[in-house]
Amino acid sequence: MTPLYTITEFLIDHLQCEHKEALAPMLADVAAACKEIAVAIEAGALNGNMGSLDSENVQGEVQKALDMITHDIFIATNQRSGYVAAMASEEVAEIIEVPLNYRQNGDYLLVFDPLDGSSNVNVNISVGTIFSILKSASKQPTLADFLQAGTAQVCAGYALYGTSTMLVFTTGKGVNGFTLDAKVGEFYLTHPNMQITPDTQEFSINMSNYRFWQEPVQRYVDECLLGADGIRGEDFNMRWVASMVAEVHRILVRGGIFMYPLDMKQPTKAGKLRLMYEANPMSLIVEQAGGAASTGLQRILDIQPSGLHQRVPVIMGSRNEVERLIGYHKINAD
Ligand code: P6P
Repeated sequence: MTPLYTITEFLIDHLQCEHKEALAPMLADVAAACKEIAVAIEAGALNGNMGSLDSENVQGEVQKALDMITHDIFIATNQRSGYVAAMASEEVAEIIEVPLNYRQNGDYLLVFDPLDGSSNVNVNISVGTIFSILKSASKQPTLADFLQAGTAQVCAGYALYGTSTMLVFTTGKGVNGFTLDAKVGEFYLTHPNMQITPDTQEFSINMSNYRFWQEPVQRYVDECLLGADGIRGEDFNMRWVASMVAEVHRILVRGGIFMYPLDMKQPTKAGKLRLMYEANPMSLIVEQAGGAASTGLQRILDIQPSGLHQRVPVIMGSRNEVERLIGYHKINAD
């Protein structure tokens, strides 16, 4: 078997992007943080960290001990590169300033969800970390500096803590996946140039919300369920892990369409997933892998954010399926 590149070799010899000088050390720190998080999660039950805290995050969701443990790890490890001016996390309402002594070249913003799918952690189902890197217009960034459209991201990625720990990211020149060899403590390039197949017969959605969806989504899912007996002419499979990272990774590997659409369950919320640290980074990865990512009405990466924790409807994955569902939304809008 040909020797695999380590992530260190990749970042030094193969990373292609205009921000390489900053992104190479920043991604090395992200990789280190994700290794630490993998260890913390694996030992969660052994260390008595599987419970919930008395606190809630800005979304009003009860925080788990591991939510804050992983949040703290991600900040402590990623503030040291010298390139990060400020951060933002799903777990805290306000932006997080990086101490001045760590900000010699602080030109970048790091936005992250430290433990995506955390409700799965105490039932031993895959969870992940999602991150997004933006250029900062200011050395003293404020909230306004974070509110950039997803097209402005210079890097986006995720770690998946599954049957193996993987780190997958893009800097705008394709998507590459690295698998952790825990015995060596190093990530190895195992999934170069990941591409999403344009067609699929596998959809992912939380079916319990069916009655709250808008008509185009109900129509699309109904047709998938009718399968070979309906207009699609072939049967579909369904998967729902309740960890976006696991769903998107499966789609990168074997295709699929992931949907967390607008639902009337809580009409004041524009869907469940957050734009800045879930939808935007995953949309950049999906598009860089040849897929598509939309709210049903607009490209996710084009959305001009109005808030750090704003929610957005999400439809992403195999391009031809996403475009079919966009077409249903257009018909519905006419
Ligand atoms: P539900 C996890 O909480 C998350 O933000 C995504 O990772 C996941 O796809 C979704 O919510 C699951 O939502 O309503 O099925 O629990």
